[in-house]
Amino acid sequence: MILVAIGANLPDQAGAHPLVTCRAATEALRSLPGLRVAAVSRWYATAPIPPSGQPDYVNGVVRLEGEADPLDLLDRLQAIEARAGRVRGLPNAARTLDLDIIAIGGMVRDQPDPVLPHPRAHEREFVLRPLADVAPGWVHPRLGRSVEALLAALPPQGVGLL
Ligand code: PH2
Ligand code: MG
Ligand code: MG
Repeated sequence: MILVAIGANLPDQAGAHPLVTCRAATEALRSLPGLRVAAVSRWYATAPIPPSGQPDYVNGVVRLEGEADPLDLLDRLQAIEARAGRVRGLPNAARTLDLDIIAIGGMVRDQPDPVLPHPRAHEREFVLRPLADVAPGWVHPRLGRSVEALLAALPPQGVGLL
């Protein structure tokens, strides 16, 4: 199982709403070679973390099945981001599309990029809430805790269904 988090909080270069961009990204994931989209989460409206004056995000998670090399998959995700007009700026800057690899099976990888599982996934409700839609019972490969237990340990972070 491969988990990819999708996020957007700016219109793309054609002015498409972030939800439209996120849905289009999900379709783009369907053409990744050797992988199949097994589940798509609900979409959530989420407050920016850390709190800032940015617009709210749309967030979701897709579960893919198949085998993937981490570097190759990251390359392909960055190509999809670029097609949505993603400009790489400061960390946590507002963006037209963000595709993050959260986990590739039980792989633990310290070397960037990508570090696996995603080093901040366990503390972000905007990742874990949709992740629980597509992979209930998922256990964090480094922490050995379920997505439900990780969620229960978080303070509220302004995540609601769209
Ligand atoms: N992504 C970030 C930083 N902060 N906040 C929310 N709510 N959603 C995101 O996708 C997000 C964020 C860095 O990628
Ligand atoms: Mg991100
Ligand atoms: Mg990213």
